[in-house]
Amino acid sequence: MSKHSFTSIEGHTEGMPVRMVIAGAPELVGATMDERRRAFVGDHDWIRRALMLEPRGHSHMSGTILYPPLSEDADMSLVFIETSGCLPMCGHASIGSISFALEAGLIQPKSAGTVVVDVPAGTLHARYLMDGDRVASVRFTNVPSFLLHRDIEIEHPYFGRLAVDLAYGGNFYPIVEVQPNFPGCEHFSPEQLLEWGRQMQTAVNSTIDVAHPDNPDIRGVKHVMWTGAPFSNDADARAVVIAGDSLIDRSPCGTGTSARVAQRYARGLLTERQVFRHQSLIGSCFTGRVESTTRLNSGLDAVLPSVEGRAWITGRSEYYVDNSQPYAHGFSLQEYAN
Ligand code: PYC
Repeated sequence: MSKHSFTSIEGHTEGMPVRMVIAGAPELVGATMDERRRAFVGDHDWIRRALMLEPRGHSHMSGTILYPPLSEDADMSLVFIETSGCLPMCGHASIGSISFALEAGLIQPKSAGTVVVDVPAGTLHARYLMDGDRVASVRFTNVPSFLLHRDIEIEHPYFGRLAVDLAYGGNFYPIVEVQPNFPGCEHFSPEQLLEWGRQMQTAVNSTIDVAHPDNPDIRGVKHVMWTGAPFSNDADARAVVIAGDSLIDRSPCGTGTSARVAQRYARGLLTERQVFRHQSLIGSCFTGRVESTTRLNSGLDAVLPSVEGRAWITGRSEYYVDNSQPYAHGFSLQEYAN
């Protein structure tokens, strides 16, 4: 019989939950955060399940584990824990975790106004603005993001034939723009978009073998972005992101916004430094920009996008995981679906 306890800061980024574990997590070994992420997945994935899935979490939960900096220049490191697994990068969770770590006094940045974070996908450089003792906003520059394929023809079980762009912003996103067979996300319920999002992931993965041109270990589609008209004219576009088989992002999605910024830049719809206000399912916004352009080792043109958003602390928690209890390591209803 074993018992564990974990302390977390709870909050949200533009409506999307972030549970940042600040005590109780195991030390990880590895030369990079990606090696440490793999060590976590190999030996400690039960912690992710216990803290993200029911009964301590839910199907839309998302979180991080805060670790000390790994590289010399960094101020902190993160492992991302999601209902679907351990992503190499999560934008809303980065904005939340940077805000929480600063507000709770858990990090003292080497250079005021800037936080450098080691994450499995690479190194993030973030700038933040304070409003008294609160972090008013965080703007992080993401890993190189790019449009990999344009107008792939996908046969979707509900919509029929759709033209889909496939872009990378730390995760791969099939981006479904408004078109004759898809009138926009605002015409459908979140539950419909979730169900059809799962089908879209399957359809894309069975149509093409998606792999990062510089790192074939990053492969396959686990997200979908449905786009549509914004609610208000202070935003440029709206998007509902489905992650894994159960999560509907309440924020505009940080890696999704990066992918869409890269897609729009490649299509000539966005210029360098132009502001792109991306609205979520619930009306919250991230601001995306192309900070600069770059090229992948494989020669593909890419951009370095930034994403800016706000996060709020809602509490602190202590979770117990007692292996003698039923469902100690969490469950998801999907695991019981016929
Ligand atoms: O903000 O990057 C993001 C994200 C990924 C999955 C859910 N949110």
